Amino acid sequence: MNPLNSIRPLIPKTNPITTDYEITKQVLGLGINGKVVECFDKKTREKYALKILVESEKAKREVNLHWRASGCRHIVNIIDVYQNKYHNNTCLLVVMECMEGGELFQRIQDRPEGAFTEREAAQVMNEICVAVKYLHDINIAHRDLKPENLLYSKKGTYGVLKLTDFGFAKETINKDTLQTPCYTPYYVAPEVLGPEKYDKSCDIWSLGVIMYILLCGFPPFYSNHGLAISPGMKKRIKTGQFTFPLPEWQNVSGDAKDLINGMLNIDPAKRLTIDEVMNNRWIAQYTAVPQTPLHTNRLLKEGEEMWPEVQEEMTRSLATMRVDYDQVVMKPLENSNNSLLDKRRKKSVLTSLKI
Ligand code: I85
Repeated sequence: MNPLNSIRPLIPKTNPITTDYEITKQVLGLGINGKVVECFDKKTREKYALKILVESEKAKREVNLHWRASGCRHIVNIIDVYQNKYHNNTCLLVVMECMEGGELFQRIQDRPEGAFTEREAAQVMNEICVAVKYLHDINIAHRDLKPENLLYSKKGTYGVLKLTDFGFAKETINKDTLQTPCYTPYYVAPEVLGPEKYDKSCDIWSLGVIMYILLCGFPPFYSNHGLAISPGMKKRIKTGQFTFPLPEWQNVSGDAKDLINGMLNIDPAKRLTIDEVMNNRWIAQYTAVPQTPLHTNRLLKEGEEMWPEVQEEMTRSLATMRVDYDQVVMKPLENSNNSLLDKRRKKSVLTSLKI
């Protein structure tokens, strides 16, 4: 963990990575931009994860933003970055701490029946929120916050949950504007900083979906038992309404449901911000949340064969949202009485839910 990473420029090492690390063929996962394999420090024999990216503007952005975020306890830390040439391709090689505890929901699924409680769900959410707050405070939106990017550092109780994959991360302030000499940052008007984009609100929507799944074991916007989508369900998706079906939600607190409603607001302008989420008592005082046993592990197990679909669905929704929120111009227009604009806005948020 290094709190200075957010200000220290990243200078990749240029010596061959193989002088320092032994690279194995053991694949740990496939990311958006590159493959992740196991590697070992030649001196200490310690195990690490190595992400191999072919150099491009996109790859450089991923590595830079990930580097800047690397000081957070709940973000997978970067140890070293190499820039090496193979044949004619320049590669970026990112050595990360190795997360050996596996994915968040796999861990919950493997627990004994009823052993996962509302308080533990609140603790998990608190950890993810710490990562998101860290990012949003340094003006980075992750934009790909989904279950397969949440990994535990170790097996067993002492593992720490961390966020990974900055392949879609985006800087939310336009530095060029700030560096234009005619503006003194002290008096710069909000609109000068460019139109307010909804990049950060993508992460809050993800938090809402993850929190919903944590509390019941199935996602909010899907037909949960593999049944064909019904007309009623389609309408609910369209209007951003989802339900808290019984018996799974019977004993879940009202505080938890209110928080989910705030995070899954269909209108990104009305959705909670990370500060509002963090100040919510269900998150801030998670140790006071009731230890109600949940149905989560059983339902995750029962829905195991549908999990790949659930993941694909979330990946698709995030992709739509990233494109959509990019085009929505906002803040200065927000209060205007323009019915056409109103329709346009509604249409745009609906598109983001693939409707
Ligand atoms: N360790 N999204 C799913 C993995 N340590 N994993 C993914 N993008 C990344 C893989 C595909 C995330 O940037 C990903 C990225 C980085 C990692 C990563 C980083 C550090 C790991 C794509 C493991 C691991 C290691 C040992 C054992 C186990 C997992 O994945 C397991 F628990 F599964 F046995």
